[in-house]
Amino acid sequence: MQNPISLIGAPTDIGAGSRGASMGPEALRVANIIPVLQSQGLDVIDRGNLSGPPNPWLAPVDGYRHLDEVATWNQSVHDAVYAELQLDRLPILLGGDHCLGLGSISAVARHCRDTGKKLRILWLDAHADFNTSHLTPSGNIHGMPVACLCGYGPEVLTSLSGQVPAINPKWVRQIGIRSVDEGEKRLVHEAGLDVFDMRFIDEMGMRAAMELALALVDANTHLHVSFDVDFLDPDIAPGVGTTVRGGPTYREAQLCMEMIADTGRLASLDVMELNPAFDVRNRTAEVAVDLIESLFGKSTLMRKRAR
Ligand code: 4U7
Ligand code: MN
Ligand code: MN
Ligand code: MN
Repeated sequence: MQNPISLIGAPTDIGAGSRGASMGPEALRVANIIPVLQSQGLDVIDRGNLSGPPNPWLAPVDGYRHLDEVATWNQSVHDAVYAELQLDRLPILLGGDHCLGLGSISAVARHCRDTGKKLRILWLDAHADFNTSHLTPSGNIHGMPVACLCGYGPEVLTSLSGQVPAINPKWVRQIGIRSVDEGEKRLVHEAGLDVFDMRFIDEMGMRAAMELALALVDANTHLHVSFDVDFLDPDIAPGVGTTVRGGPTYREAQLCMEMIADTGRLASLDVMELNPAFDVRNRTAEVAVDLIESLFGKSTLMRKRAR
């Protein structure tokens, strides 16, 4: 049986380069995320929104913008996500910008240590989010969460789960990547992240990418999906702060979600970077909710689990 779901809103754009992702949680609710999940037969509670420091909109200091505020927000996301996992619930973090993936995934990693589960993280994004304060062209911490999780970053951000690093880069599969900064590329390579970039998806197809990304996921695997909405092609998802052309189409994204659903192992989810200030009549939020519906098992016909 599917664990009951807890929605946690994190209305902030503290780590982003443009304002507005703070409105993401409400836009997802307006796009009916709750009834859509309920129509899949799921038990859903909305825990409401976390609160935290406002965005002072200052310039970066030593390569980080808003480091203290980012740490405070992430601590509260960590605590909220960890509490839901301890209750055997499936947390869905409604972002908020992607710096909060740090709080969410550090909590998931801690829970996996407690329970002896293997962790597999699918990072669906146009970006690798593997910058450090030395490599970043922007200072925006939403470009750094994967690096921080792997131990490359300031102690306030790397030690949230009580263990540094929180995760091993080998547990991560990145899908849809098409914008990586120069220095960031070197570090991605050095750390050995497994990246299914758009070149791979163009040549081999989404199906092959997902089969490889999901290989060896088994009954003892906790599968975490961190879905940055800018993963999607801007034609279908204009409502993000950092659009990059050439992303997955609607059908490719659906297949990606359906193949994750088929594993039956999804145990936590982040829906990040939706920015209603850039959206057109909440269309991007609606597309995101459609995809989440597939992620939780909506399919056209009855299907046998593929694995
Ligand atoms: B997101 C960027 F320079 N790499 O670090 C940076 F291109 O969470 C973008 O994936 C980061 O949306 C995007 O500022 C972070 C930039
Ligand atoms: Mn991201
Ligand atoms: Mn991104
Ligand atoms: Mn973004």
